[in-house]
Amino acid sequence: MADQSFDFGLIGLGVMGRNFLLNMADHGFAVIGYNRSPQRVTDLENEIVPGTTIKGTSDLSLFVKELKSPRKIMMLVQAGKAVDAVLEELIPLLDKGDIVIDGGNSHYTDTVRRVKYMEEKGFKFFGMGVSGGEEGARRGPSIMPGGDPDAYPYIRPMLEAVSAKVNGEPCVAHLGKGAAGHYVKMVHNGIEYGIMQLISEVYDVLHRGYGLTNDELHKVFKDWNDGELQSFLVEITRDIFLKNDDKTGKRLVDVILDKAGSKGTGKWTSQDAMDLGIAIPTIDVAVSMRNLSALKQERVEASKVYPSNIKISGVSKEDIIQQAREALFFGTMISYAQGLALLYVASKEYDMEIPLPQVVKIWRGGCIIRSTLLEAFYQAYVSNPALPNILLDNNIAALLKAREANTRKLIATAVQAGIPVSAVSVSLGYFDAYRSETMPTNLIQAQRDFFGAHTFQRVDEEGVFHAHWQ
Ligand code: NBP
Repeated sequence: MADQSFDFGLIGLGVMGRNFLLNMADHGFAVIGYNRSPQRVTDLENEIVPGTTIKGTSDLSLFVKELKSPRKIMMLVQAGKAVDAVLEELIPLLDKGDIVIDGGNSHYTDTVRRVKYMEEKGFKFFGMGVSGGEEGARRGPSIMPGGDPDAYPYIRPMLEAVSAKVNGEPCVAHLGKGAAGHYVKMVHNGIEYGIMQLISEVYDVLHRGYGLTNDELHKVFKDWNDGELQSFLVEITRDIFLKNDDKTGKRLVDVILDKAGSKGTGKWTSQDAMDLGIAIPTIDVAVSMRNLSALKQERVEASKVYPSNIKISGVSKEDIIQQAREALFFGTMISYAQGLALLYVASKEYDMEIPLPQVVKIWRGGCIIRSTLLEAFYQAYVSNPALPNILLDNNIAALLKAREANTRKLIATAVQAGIPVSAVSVSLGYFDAYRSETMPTNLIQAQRDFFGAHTFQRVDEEGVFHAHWQ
């Protein structure tokens, strides 16, 4: 092919990059991929689908020369130093007006810095979240781009073509200015942490507490996924229970060590929510429980110091399964609500102009937190795009109220049996606090004023007051 023949270029032909590029080619775009080490170029070339136009290279300047102007280049390299290293190599080869997209999981503050840096040099820079893992990248991810709205039309047709679709609508939209795309992806991952923790807790109640076998759990999660809990995470959980371990013949889930890893995006969400003063306790607890899970040896020792019999009794199997389903539904809604409340505030604080209706719309398909529940969220935002918290919507309220009683029962049963259900409990605690006209914070204000003269406001008079407590 002659120079400048390719529509789109991708840097970093790892798991995500290779699959994203193959997906683009399937949709008729002529694409070129660059990778530092040649082996991954060969891997890409081995996967080319006949009839598609793909080229691989480990020569960066050739890669840049082959792209149509203005160039559209996406990076899918590890977040952090690798992104800056690639940018520094790329910059001398670019022309003004070229568009560079960081599709990795970069921290949004890095993206704020890079947008400024690249714009000062005359380039357009997008921070873009891509969710759906390897399979999503190959068949249709949920895509969360943020950046200069005037440059978005150049990349929009391609992104819409390769994204997942729900009811024929693409799971991609311009999600705001600056680092908005990466901020939304970070919060997406925070919500993902929350939901995964909730699923693991109801699994613990049903499995360790009630003694359900993996076959029974498969059936439970299948029923849930066929009903109101239909979602990617419930669907894969259903399938996990059936997978056998090649080495032992046991179910694989039973031989996996109970220490969770993480790449930090949940922690970032909690950290930023703390900085902004927004309560997202379901997500915070999910991060904390992964941290606690890492202390395997200590937990083994503690289990000897505090032995417990965690068996659940006095409730029928049918009832505990129903309670678990409703508690998972309830907690999942609260996890979404907290993430969206954070986006609402961050959008204003950081001047990102994040459109919440679009966010939940594109999360309905392709991404890890996709779920039929999001349709109700989308409808809520269509009715009122300025909702500060989704819990204020009447239809959402009806869904929660219908599951509140069984959520309480599930928590009571688990707490009685000594099974940790921290994320479910804190979701209910958040709900109970949020819907409380009065909180006991008057007492905290009294204490603060008592020991530190921090002052307080009164319910019956405007102004700021201080009392002489002793
Ligand atoms: P991989 O680790 O599979 O691939 C990273 C690629 O970046 C490699 O091909 C590597 O090349 C390349 N790279 C280049 Br080009 N320059 C590099 C440099 N200077 N330093 C380091 N690597 C360089 O990553 P991945 O799983 O495809 O993830 C890519 C991004 O997408 C990450 O930010 C990740 O968080 C994000 N993400 C991943 C998933 C997922 O499910 N895996 C989902 C959503 C988002 P090399 O072959 O020469 O080392």
